[in-house]
Amino acid sequence: MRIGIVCYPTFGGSGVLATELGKALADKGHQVHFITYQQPVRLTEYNANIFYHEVRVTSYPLFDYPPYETALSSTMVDVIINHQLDLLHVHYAIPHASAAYMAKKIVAVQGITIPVITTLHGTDITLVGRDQTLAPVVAFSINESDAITAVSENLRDETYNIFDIKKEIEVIPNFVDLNRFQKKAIDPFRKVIAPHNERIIVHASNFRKIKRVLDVIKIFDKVNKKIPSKLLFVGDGPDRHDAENLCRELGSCDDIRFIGKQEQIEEILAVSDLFVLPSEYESFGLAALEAMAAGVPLISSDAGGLPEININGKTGFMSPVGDVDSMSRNAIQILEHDEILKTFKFNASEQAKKFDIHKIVPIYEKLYDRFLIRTMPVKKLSPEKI
Ligand code: GMT
Repeated sequence: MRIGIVCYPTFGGSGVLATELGKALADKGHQVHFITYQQPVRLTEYNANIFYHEVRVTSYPLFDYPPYETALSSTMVDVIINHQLDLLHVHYAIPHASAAYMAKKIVAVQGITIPVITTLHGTDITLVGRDQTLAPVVAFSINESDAITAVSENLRDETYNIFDIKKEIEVIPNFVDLNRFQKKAIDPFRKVIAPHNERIIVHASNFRKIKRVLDVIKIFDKVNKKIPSKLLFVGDGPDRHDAENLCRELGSCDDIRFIGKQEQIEEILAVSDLFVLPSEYESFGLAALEAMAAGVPLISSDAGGLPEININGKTGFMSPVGDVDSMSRNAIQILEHDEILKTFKFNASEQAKKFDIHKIVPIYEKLYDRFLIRTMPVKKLSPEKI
């Protein structure tokens, strides 16, 4: 199959998921064409089946706002025609679903049918997409997609609640490459972070408000008073300065490290004991799933799709959003005794197996197949064959 994948190329979950999907499809022999404005961060190795098409946006003094969506549709048209794509799979509705709708209409004039599959990832529905400045276009382009998928049951339900969606939304959860995350801890690396064998707690996100990074610091501060620990912050974003200010205020900076955006997150997870994700909303929580695949238990809020991955009392604990007291108590319960920690670690890695890449990617392939059959030229049977 020749598949066009449209996504954000950054460290965000939707871009990571789309890139990992494209890589897995390419490994299975499909030809994959990434269409985006920058090389996706997880697209680091050469693969003969992978192509990258950069969306270049023309700047002109008249434009206060560069016409990215128009440039994206034009690039899609170019790739559909010149590489004979079988389908377009767009990740994150804004502006990818409407840009794909436009491209679909343009190539139709030339007699080309291109099925469009839209995967909804979370904030494209629950936060940004529902804003009145975008909502009509988001709803329309989702409805015009040939197939719609959501990464969790919660996101599917939220989409039906927020928009008037007339089609079926299929749930295909996020997945993880277990081989990549089941790494042995490198002892000298662990010693650099935790020289006195402190517990290692980690949080990874884009530090946006929705992630509640200040809660992470408050939870850590309470845990650290009881159990000597170190906190690693992976990623970066708007709330970084407030987070630094709070750790100065609490006097916990010596035990907290901001290590920025990391491509080799699996090395960090391999030495970690606990992942903290107190988000206001999380459609799924891919970062948490990657942590669990590395055998790291999860302290999370119970928002959105998190209950679909975190089993309370088994793979970690969940608490209401903002309940830092409950989250710290639960974290202490997991970290206090080696034996308990070991059990939670084991359960976390077992639970991650449900979302194994080898189980989920074939679901996408089956979905693609449905549309290929429809667009293949119908051969007329000769009377003697009937
Ligand atoms: O979490 C983010 O801010 C990034 C965001 C994205 O769209 O890139 O992630 C969303 O998609 C991920 C992959 O499907 C999900 O695992 C995340 O839970 C989801 N984030 C939110 O819903 C806030």
